[in-house]
Amino acid sequence: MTELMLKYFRDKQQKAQTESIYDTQCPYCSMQCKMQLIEQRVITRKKHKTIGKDNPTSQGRLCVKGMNAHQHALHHDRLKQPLRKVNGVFEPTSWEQAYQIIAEQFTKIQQEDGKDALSVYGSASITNEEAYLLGKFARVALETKHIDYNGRLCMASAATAANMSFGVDRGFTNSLQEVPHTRCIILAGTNIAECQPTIMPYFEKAKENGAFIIAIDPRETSTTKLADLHIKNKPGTDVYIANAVMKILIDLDLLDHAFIQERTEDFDDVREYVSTLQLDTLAENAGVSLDDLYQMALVFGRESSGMIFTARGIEQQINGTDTVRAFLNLLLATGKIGKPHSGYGAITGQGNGQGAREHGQKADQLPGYRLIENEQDRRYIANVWGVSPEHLPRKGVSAYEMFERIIDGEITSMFVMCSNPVVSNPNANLIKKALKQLKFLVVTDLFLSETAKLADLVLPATSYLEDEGTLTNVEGRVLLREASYPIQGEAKHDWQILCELASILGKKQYFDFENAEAIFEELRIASKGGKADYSGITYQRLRQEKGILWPCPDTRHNGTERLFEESFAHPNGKAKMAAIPCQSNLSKPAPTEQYPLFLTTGRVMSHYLTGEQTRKSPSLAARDFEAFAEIHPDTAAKYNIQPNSLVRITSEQGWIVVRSRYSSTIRKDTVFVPFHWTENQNVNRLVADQLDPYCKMPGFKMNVVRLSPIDG
Ligand SMILES: Nc1nc2c(c(=O)[nH]1)N[C@H]1C(S)=C(S)[C@@H](COP(=O)(O)OP(=O)(O)OC[C@H]3O[C@@H](n4cnc5c(=O)[nH]c(N)nc54)[C@H](O)[C@@H]3O)O[C@H]1N2
Ligand SMILES: Nc1nc2c(c(=O)[nH]1)N[C@H]1C(S)=C(S)[C@@H](COP(=O)(O)OP(=O)(O)OC[C@H]3O[C@@H](n4cnc5c(=O)[nH]c(N)nc54)[C@H](O)[C@@H]3O)O[C@H]1N2
Ligand code: SF4
Ligand SMILES: [Mo]
Repeated sequence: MTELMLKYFRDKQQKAQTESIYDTQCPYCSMQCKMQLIEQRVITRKKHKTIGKDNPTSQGRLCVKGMNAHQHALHHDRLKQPLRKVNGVFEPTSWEQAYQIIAEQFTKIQQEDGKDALSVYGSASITNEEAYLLGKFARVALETKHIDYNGRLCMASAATAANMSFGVDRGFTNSLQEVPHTRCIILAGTNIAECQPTIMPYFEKAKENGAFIIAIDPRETSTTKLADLHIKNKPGTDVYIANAVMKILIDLDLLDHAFIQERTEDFDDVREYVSTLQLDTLAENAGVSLDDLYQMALVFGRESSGMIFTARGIEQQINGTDTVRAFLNLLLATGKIGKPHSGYGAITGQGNGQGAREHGQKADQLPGYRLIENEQDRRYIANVWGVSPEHLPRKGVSAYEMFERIIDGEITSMFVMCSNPVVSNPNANLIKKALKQLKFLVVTDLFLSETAKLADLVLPATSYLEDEGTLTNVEGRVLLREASYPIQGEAKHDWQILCELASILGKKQYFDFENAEAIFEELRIASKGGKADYSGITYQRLRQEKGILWPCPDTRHNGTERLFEESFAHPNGKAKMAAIPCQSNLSKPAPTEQYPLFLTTGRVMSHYLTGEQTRKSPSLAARDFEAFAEIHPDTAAKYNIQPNSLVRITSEQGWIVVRSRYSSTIRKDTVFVPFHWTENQNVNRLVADQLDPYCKMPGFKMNVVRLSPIDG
């Protein structure tokens, strides 16, 4: 060995000796990429980097957000002590005192205003164990019916549609391994390239293998660039497209009659309804060409296999449930589900967007996808929890509706865990007003978020680096996030906060858990026999098998890769089709002289949701440091908006000021603003408060606005 080589190995060994490696998963999207934080001690300083780790879903890949996630988790702004507001100013307090204040306030408020005056607002960025425990905390420790969570703003319409059509909702009916082999892919309102970047190789591989890809989006994005056909529709008109394609499939007889006959019901209703529709009117309403719709129908109908993926573009609409169902009708009519390389995917959003919607955080739900209004389900869960079924509250209202109840005076206190509703809910001005009106607001967060700033008490929580637990990824694969980084300051795990608080509230016997695994053991029993059955999953299996797809009803069961091979989850085993009206009962916003343009909202690659985390990361903030409005140059000229200038956007709900960004590829009648910024840049100040009647999803993706330049 030469001297130089010896030196190289010596240096490498020395470096390794000063390194600590921590396994974890990315805190952001539903890909839940496995990763490692490498901490290197250099004299007295610590240097960090995050690298990907192999696993069946993300296969070792990371995107720019994952690579930089440690920058927010290790940021000096992390909350390290409970904070209490005294005369409008936060001051540090002890956990004992914080718990004491909460117990006093909650008791007083329930005595004065009734049990349901307390409300709980949860999240799909917490673990399954925490989501499960939060539902139990609301019902057993607080005995309130009011609990809902941020997933209501996210996947509620896709979940409701899948339940209605298939009888169960698991975001993806197949595993990602099948995507490269499908022949035709429809991407309806999803921007996977920016929102689930590490999923892309599955789709790129499909394309290499000859799949035809159709994207439906009012904008050109990195995702639509992958497509062979980009249908650039008007926001909120996807139901016209799905119904038009159905009509063409029927007219040209590109149907799977045997599948329709044996595996579905109510196709005749669909046939009858679409026969009343005119193709050219549908195309005109959607603002697209009839040729494109024919091409979509011909390719999808003729190919031997196909998959449809939807995301928030078509789901976050006041007819989101209907719109998704119209797309599911296409899969069912062509028999492209329940068989190899064919299926449906509602691309899951948050890290635990799937698991957190299964175990009881929803207003109408109990663990394992059980229903709080179903007597048998109530008895089962009451028995697991050791309470009497009569003591379980009934169903409450959805996320946004809770804020309306605050304004009405029915709810007077809220406990928020891991969410920033002031920035993420529609009609943001009302949300702020509602939270200010509360008698008592508690927030658990990593940072002093916009919402936490309004709280009376803020509790510091641990992050993805420190908090172990399970999360269920985009495929429906349950993963164990091992997280062992030293806890910062006095922060506590969210589950730990719930257990300790329940204990102060006199409910210790129901919340006596030593660690996340002990909670999971109870969740296994609570989910047993439910639609989302986790009872066969254990931490030990998750460590060995690197994730298991639910349902997994016993410990010898391998998990379920593909759903609906033999039957759907409705009692008669059939999928339910339905005639989906183009016009919903609610009147959608339509451009007027005063508000002539469509506004649609969404995301950029480098930021995550309300931006509370990614804006703390210098590498990510540098990519996009302020909100912007994507505007077509012709539209900008019409309203006298210069490029890169400040523009005021006004809707009936309010106004914001953001920077203009010209885009010659967006529709001329549409502007796009991402929602990762706060205050005067918070686009949710513009979003109206109408909700989808089935699932209470707000219409984030279609509003009407006007633009005006800011002088000077
Ligand atoms: N970088 C990044 N990644 C994320 C997130 C993030 O904040 N940042 N958030 C995560 C979460 S929680 C979620 S829910 C997912 C969201 O993932 P996506 O739903 O893919 O993201 P969005 O940008 O909200 O919307 C997707 C696309 O819908 C289009 N669109 C808007 N209106 C319409 C319409 O009326 N019809 C159609 N067909 N398309 C429309 C938009 O132009 C946009 O390109 O991403 C997850 N991943
Ligand atoms: N206009 C518009 N609005 C939208 C959308 C849209 O497309 N357009 N999309 C909607 C969608 S899909 C979603 S999912 C929602 C998301 O909306 P929110 O849930 O409000 O968004 P986040 O930014 O994830 O908020 C999470 C908060 O919890 C904190 N946090 C992070 N990790 C932890 C933890 O482990 N424990 C605790 N206690 N706190 C933690 C973060 O610092 C942050 O303040 O927004 C919705 N709002
Ligand atoms: S943001 Fe999503 S794709 Fe990117 S590293 Fe994190 S989990 Fe993976
Ligand atoms: Mo989401």
